Amino acid sequence: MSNRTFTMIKPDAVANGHIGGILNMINAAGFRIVSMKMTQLSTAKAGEFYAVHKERPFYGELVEFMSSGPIVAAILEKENAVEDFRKLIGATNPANAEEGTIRKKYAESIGRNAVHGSDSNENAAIEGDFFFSGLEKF
Ligand code: DAT
Ligand code: MG
Repeated sequence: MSNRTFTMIKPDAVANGHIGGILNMINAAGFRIVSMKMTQLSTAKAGEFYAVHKERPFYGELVEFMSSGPIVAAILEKENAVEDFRKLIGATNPANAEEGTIRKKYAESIGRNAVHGSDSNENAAIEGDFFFSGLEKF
């Protein structure tokens, strides 16, 4: 499990036609897709997924945005997956994201920032289980 991470292509990137471009960057960086689906979060489910941020001032906006349209959820596998994927996506605020990162290329703003990436092995497992059953992990 420690070689896996969890990602979402967020509603902004899906709406803007960037699913293919983002998946190409993920594949080119050497990640194997373990599980993948397109779905839409209810506000309740988005609130649950981001519960760790519920005291933050941007929580309401975040939940609203993440439930505003379809997303693509995926579990990814690679050696050192969590850390390497955080490097591939770049800084939370695209203004600070390095050249060559997914957020540099596709994020619109700090809130509408194209992709999610787990921040620890423990959260990668929790987040993957939030979206996928054992039968959906290949
Ligand atoms: P990350 O997605 O890089 O792990 P995070 O966990 O700190 O960032 O925050 C989760 C999401 O919340 C982030 O992707 C976008 C939104 N967010 C974070 N900080 C924000 C801010 N200052 N204003 C608006 N949205 C913010
Ligand atoms: Mg985070």
